[in-house]
Amino acid sequence: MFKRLMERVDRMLGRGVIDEDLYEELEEALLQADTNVNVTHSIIEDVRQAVRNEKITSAEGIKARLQEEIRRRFDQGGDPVLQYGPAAPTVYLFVGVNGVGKTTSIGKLAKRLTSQGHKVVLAAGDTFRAAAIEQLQLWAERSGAEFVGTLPNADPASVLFDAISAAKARGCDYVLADTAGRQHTKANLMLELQKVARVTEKALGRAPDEVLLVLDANTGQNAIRQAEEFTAATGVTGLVLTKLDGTARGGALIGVWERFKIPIKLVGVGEKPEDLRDFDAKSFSEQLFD
Ligand SMILES: Nc1nc2c(ncn2[C@@H]2O[C@H](COP(=O)(O)OP(=O)(O)OP(=O)(O)O)[C@@H](O)[C@H]2O)c(=O)[nH]1
Ligand SMILES: [Mg+2]
Repeated sequence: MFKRLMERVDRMLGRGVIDEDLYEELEEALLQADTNVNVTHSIIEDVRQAVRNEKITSAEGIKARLQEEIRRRFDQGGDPVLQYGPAAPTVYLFVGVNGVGKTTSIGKLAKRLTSQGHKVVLAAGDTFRAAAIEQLQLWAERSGAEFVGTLPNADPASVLFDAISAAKARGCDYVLADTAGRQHTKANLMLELQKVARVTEKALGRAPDEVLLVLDANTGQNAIRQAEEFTAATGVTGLVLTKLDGTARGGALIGVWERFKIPIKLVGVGEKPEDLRDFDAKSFSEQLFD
């Protein structure tokens, strides 16, 4: 996702001089990759200091430092894994604004878990649109998961309650819960999500094992806003970053990690069931500089 940035850096560095113009261009390139202004400034500042302290004079040297500074900002201190619950079922709530890829990510994860031999229940907690329920049901069929849903406009919290009860009764390992990305107002949506989380906790005897905020890699700086809002409403334990197969720039993610320290757990790289990856900081940052 930083390919274009790096091509540009290469072109700039081709000139062979480290001057103010170079730093300005680096800064602009980072901003164009959707990196937050403050994060950009801190990266440039760190690169400047490294250039001074380590007496870096070559283009290669400054590029390596820039890569290191970006990589450092993605270092989550070990690769995060999805948490298991202390007792079955393990429950994951998927939250995020509409269209980011919640339902698709659930379908992909369901496919992965069922092919590992787990029994999975998909809970259609997005009751805002009839089509959302059908879409999740289709994913349940495709992945061999069970499905618990209700009629459009029914209470999503009660869907969660039913899904968790069903999972317990049938000895299922996982409940993956879809939620609405849109409501009549944003305040309504957040209230609804809070109720879903509360009822989940009641039915399960503990908080959901993960609340996964799904972010579209194309979102840009809005990702920070979304993280802010969903964190305030429901608490978020992990991020799912989707659509990295496209032309996404994704620099905004550095900002989300720096600010909220919410680990990226899964990465979506397409629309097919197999297009889901675990987040791996090392290969992720390496791929930034392909
Ligand atoms: N290329 C690509 N497309 C994706 C990916 N994840 C999801 N999509 C597509 O993005 C669109 C929206 O995905 P959904 O899963 O329906 O998104 P959602 O968050 O459930 O949306 P709402 O139900 O409206 O809130 C669909 O066309 C998906 O196929 C991805 O990793 N790569
Ligand atoms: Mg959906």
